[in-house]
Amino acid sequence: MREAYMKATYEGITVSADFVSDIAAYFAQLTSNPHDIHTLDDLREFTQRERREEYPDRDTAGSGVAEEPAAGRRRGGVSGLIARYNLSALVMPTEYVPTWTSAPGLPVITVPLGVYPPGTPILAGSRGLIAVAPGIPFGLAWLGKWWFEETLVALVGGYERGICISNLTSTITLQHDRTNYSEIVLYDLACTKNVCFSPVVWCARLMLNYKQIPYKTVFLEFPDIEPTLKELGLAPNETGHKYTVPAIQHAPTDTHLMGSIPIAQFLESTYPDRPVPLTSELGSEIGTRARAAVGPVLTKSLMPREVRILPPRAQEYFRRTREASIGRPLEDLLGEGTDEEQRRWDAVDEELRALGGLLQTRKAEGPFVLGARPSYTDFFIAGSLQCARTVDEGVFERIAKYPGFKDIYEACQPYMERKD
Ligand SMILES: N[C@@H](CCC(=O)N[C@@H](CS)C(=O)NCC(=O)O)C(=O)O
Repeated sequence: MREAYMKATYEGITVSADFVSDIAAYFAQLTSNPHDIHTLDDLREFTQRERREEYPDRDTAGSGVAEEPAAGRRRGGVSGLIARYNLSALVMPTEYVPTWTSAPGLPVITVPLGVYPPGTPILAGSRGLIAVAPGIPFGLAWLGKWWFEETLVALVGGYERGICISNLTSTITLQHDRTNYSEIVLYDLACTKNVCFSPVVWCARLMLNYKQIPYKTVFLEFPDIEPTLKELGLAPNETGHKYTVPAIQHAPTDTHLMGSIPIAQFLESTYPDRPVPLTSELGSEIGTRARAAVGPVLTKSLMPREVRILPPRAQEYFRRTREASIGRPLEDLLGEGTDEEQRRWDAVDEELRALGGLLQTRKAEGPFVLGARPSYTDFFIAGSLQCARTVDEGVFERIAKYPGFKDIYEACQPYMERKD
């Protein structure tokens, strides 16, 4: 080890690191200092003016990096870059990293990737040193912020789970293993059918499925939502239930989010491929009218049935909280032996027909609200219908029978195959 170190060309790196803590101490203990150099600034100034130092061919950029801890973030450096662009990490070939991390003391993790295979053409760097040749190892380094080692570990862990590195000593193959790799954890609502049924979680899931983003699901029972999401460090909702699903954890950016709309906005900006228009004039009209007229009727039909597909602890929680909010037993909403439920649906018949018509506005261009491609309004409609269907086929039919609704639901089927 020592022998290898002595032979290696590490002087630059070592000096860079030592500048920070030792350079002044080093100069102070010299018995002879003919050029009167005492600080890093003196040294830089001397190097730039002394012809034999070959400045600017051999420049003093490295000393700027070395100064970073003393000068703080004002001076920029790597930390300035990370802060300016609000990054979680910088990723670069390992060979570049010592210069950028050792002096400022930033955390770094290197993932070995392999060595250049036999037959690789030999390439020399600018000063004649061999940079690329068979057998030279290389890796990928992840460089993070001070005191954010945990973020770095999470990122690298996610990355390592997502790649399969074979035969480290000769060549490498990188491939995404979609079965294990998940950039996102989706927190969903548990039911005894072990599938997604919450309409709002369906909106997030449809975004993920449509955009083909690798994710895994964590199903939470109602009473476990708050403690789990609190533990993740999420701030509570300002209105309504403090902690709700859907929530997501996005490993690459170490982002945690709660709420179907913020999640949709985040996914749309982070994964712009296969774009999903989140707003449109037609979509807002449909959303507003559906929520105002149909929402309450649908909720009243679903709540007393939803409780039946919840696991026992969640049943108790759901009954207690919902009965407290409606002020009567859940089953009363069914109005058994009366036509109460039917009358509620009859009252929105005309509005459902009108909404069905609106859903078909651009039928000539395609099956979705905006024509050929889905928008968020399609996901809202399809997610609500899928929720109804999972809870009770009869309730689903009450809406799906109106022209327009079922077309959207069916057009979204390819993105609803994955339900867990
Ligand atoms: N506006 C929120 C609503 C989310 C919501 O209410 N989710 C329900 C499940 S469908 C929930 O988590 N409730 C928690 C509780 O009842 O304690 C969103 O769109 O995400």
